[in-house]
Amino acid sequence: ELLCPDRLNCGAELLDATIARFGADGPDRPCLRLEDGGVWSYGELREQTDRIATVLTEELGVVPGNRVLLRGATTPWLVACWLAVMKVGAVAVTVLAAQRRTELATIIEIAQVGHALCDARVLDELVAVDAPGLRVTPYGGTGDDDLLARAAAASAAPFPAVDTSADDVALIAFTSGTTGRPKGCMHFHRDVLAIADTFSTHVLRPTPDDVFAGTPPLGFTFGLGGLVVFPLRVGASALLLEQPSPAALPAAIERHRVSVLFTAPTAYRVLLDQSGEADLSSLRRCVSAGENLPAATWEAFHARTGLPLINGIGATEMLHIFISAADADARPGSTGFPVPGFRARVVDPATGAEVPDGTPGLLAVQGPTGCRYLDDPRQAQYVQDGWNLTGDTYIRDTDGRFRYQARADDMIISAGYNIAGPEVEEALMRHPEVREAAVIGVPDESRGQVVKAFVVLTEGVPADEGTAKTLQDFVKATISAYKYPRQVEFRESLPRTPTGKLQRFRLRDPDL
Ligand code: 3SK
Repeated sequence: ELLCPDRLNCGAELLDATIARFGADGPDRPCLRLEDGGVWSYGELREQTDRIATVLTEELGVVPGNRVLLRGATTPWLVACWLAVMKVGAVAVTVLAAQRRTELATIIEIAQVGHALCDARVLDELVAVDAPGLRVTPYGGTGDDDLLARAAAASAAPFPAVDTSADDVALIAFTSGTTGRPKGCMHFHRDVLAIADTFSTHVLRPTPDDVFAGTPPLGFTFGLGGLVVFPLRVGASALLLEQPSPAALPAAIERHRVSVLFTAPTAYRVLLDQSGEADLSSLRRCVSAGENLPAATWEAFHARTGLPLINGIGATEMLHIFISAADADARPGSTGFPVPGFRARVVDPATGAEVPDGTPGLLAVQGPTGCRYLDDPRQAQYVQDGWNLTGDTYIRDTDGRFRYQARADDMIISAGYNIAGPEVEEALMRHPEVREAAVIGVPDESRGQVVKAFVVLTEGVPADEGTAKTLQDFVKATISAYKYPRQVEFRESLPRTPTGKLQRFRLRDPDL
């Protein structure tokens, strides 16, 4: 049980309280690291945050509860804006810089956004949104209305954080759109600290000397946790990569002695392909989430670094990771145990009753965070009897570990067999000529559905029938033969969301 005071402002906790815990040294501690070697100390981040908070309240008229959209590359200014929004008691709606005007328009409408703080370099897409009443303030530009120019001229007096309730909404995070209209998930001030005090404290166990880095943007709660909430909760620092490509990771890790890494399984594969002789010895804890982590990737990373990848399942609805395992608990092919503070079980989708260990069913989870969709009837599907139904099919093994099978809608039923698409993807990805794979079920007259694989080959491998046959035989020799892909299509790339999740629905229905 997490103890939480009734009044709590997560921005003040992450910044002011952390600085205070380190006494006189607090303000000078390194906080945000830049690629060019520059560093913002905790004191500098606090000063910029407080100046921005002053502009928000005194010049822009932001009041507690207002929804403020934040859009920009992963820079210290975006972090300062996010913390300022927290400190003034407003609600952050952090979006991805990659999102286009139609997506932004939907988010602005659903979240009833009144103000936006936007990196001047990506302003066009936002100002093109037809949203009467939306007040857009750029930052990092040259105009007189620029937020940073106003902040520089504002009073440098410390900004006392608004005395928010622990249960006031702090942020609205949008689901990344693997299917359907995006859903806004409301999270409270206490939830922001809860993800640090559960997953980070108990699984990640960071120290104040850690240097965090990663590729997920701050508009994805995986990145917000890994690059802002977790490091600031313990007084550590984070390297912010403005263009966080997986290929840039090896050099960044070596140069900045990164010790805690957050990225997705596909990025770990790129990192392994591209790391060459790079010195990765500073790495201590490496977290993989956002998608299923194939056992082959876990094993290859272990062979290269000696480190067990920390696999995790999280969800925007739950804010961050709720099942995971580190160190000796980590196993290839398994997600792990419920993070202390969370409970999980596997239930029959038809009855909601718990199924026996070893049987696939729907994953249900409870904990200090949980789904609160903003004005969306899908709330009643996601939360049933107090359990959050994440839409993932899982098996709990007899040792209590949870093993991923598929997204519930990615289960393929072929000639009476239940086949988990990701298991076939994993088998394919064990073949050295496969770079990426996505597996779906396609309609078939005699079998109901058949397994179809979309494969991205490594360079130079011919995309022909011979290769397709080789891969089919390889799958038959790796997992039960009935699971092999009867159809194989080669692609140059696979459709993904801006947060890197496979969009299998776009393979099922190319018109979408
Ligand atoms: O959506 C996810 O997969 C996720 C993973 C880890 C942390 C947070 C999220 C939203």
